[in-house]
Amino acid sequence: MKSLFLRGLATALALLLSAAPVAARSQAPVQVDDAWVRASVPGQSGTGAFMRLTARQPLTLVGIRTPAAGVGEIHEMRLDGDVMRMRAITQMPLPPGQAVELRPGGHHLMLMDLKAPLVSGARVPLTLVLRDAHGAEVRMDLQVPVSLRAPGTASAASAPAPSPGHSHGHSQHRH
Ligand SMILES: [Cu+2]
Repeated sequence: MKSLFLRGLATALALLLSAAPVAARSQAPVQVDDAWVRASVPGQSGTGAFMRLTARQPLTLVGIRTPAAGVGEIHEMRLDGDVMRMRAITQMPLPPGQAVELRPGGHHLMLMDLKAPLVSGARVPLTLVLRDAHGAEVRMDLQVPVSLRAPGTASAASAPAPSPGHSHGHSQHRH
């Protein structure tokens, strides 16, 4: 009797638990838009990855992993005197429902110790390592396209010519 009841309970629990990941998968914890990695040339050791992140729950970005680079870091830009410098930070809060931009000249993801040149048109596997409000780790696997410039700024195929000069004013910051 008792074991039957327990078995029934276990089955019910298993059903509940197996349903949960399906629900989670249908809606990723973070919406990722316009992700791209800047193409690199042979001999170049590092490059940047950029995207717009909108968390659906309180999350903190605490790191990145990619097989394309020996080291992946979260970088911020800081004005040091009158020179913009980048430096690694250990976490970047993602308030729910608020788009957080990772872009050239601002916060960005840094891929260092590149294993091979990243060619425009290729895709780089990149895993976002996040923590939720309870401190539990959440990982999101992305396939990020390699490009010479941000998506939407000028599609290489349809644009008549590359726009002369970038208007960001961060041209001194190179990856
Ligand atoms: Cu950087």
